[in-house]
Amino acid sequence: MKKTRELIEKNLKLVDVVVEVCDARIPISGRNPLIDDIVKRKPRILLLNKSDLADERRTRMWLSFYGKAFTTLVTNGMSGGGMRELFARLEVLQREMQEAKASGVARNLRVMIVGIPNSGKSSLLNRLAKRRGAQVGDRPGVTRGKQWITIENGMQILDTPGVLWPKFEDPRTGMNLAFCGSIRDEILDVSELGLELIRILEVQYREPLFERYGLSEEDLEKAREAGMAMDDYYDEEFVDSALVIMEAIAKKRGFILPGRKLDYERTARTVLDEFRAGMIGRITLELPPK
Ligand SMILES: Nc1nc2c(ncn2[C@@H]2O[C@H](COP(=O)(O)OP(=O)(O)OP(=O)(O)O)[C@@H](O)[C@H]2O)c(=O)[nH]1
Ligand SMILES: [Mg+2]
Repeated sequence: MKKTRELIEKNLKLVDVVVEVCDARIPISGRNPLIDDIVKRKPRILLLNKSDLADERRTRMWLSFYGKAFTTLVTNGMSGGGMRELFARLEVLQREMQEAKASGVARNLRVMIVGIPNSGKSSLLNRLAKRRGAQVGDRPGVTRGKQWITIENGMQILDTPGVLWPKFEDPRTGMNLAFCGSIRDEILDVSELGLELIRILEVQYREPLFERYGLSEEDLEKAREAGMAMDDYYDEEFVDSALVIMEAIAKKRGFILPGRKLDYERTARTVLDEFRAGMIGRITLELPPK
């Protein structure tokens, strides 16, 4: 973590512009506060990537919110959506830089790509390069060291490993990063994490959640009753509605362990995997401040 920060700080001196890649589903939690601190006055372009997985309406809100502070673009590292705009922005910056050089020595633009793990930095680099130069993977921590790639028009792009920061001010931040696969699963309690995701979806995306798992109010009622019958401590007044939904999903999917116990862990993993793959719908977990 410290090493990557040093890597970014050191290379910042060599580049003309920073492209910050953020997961469009978590436009607050998905941005490393250290980057503001490190980058300061360099020109910056913010990419709301994985836009295919994010809620379109909310992406538009974020675009106008962040657009006030820096050039902000909506991208898709899989299909290449938004790449033409990014390219055009970089060309403008290169022209401006070359025109500003009194000496007339026309150096090509140097660009550094930064962002949290698994946000799609290497995928976007490959898109810019129009080839698979950088290794990509559906888990955090794929890119290890720095990698310069020269693209067709001569620009030099530096890919960097994803950086997280040592302490989350808000515990929600760590959760959001985990939901979107930017923190390794092994260090988290999967059942707890899945339950927390259901807790958010229950309020913000109830309809797609119910649709995905074929849930009805009747299913919930049954799950609530079964829960109460199973557990003496189940307090009717304070039933955890997210837990009831989780139990109803487990039943629907037949995730039952020997002894007719519900398999919470498998249910949680399924909901997390399906959220990450966009199978529950296009979801954005954070809204811009009013
Ligand atoms: N659905 C979707 N998936 C994407 C998009 N961009 C990248 N991915 C996927 O996200 C995963 C991570 O992509 P990478 O390009 O390796 O991410 P990275 O930011 O370089 O990750 P680290 O090197 O680990 O920091 C891969 O499975 C990509 O295929 C996108 O716009 N939409
Ligand atoms: Mg990478």
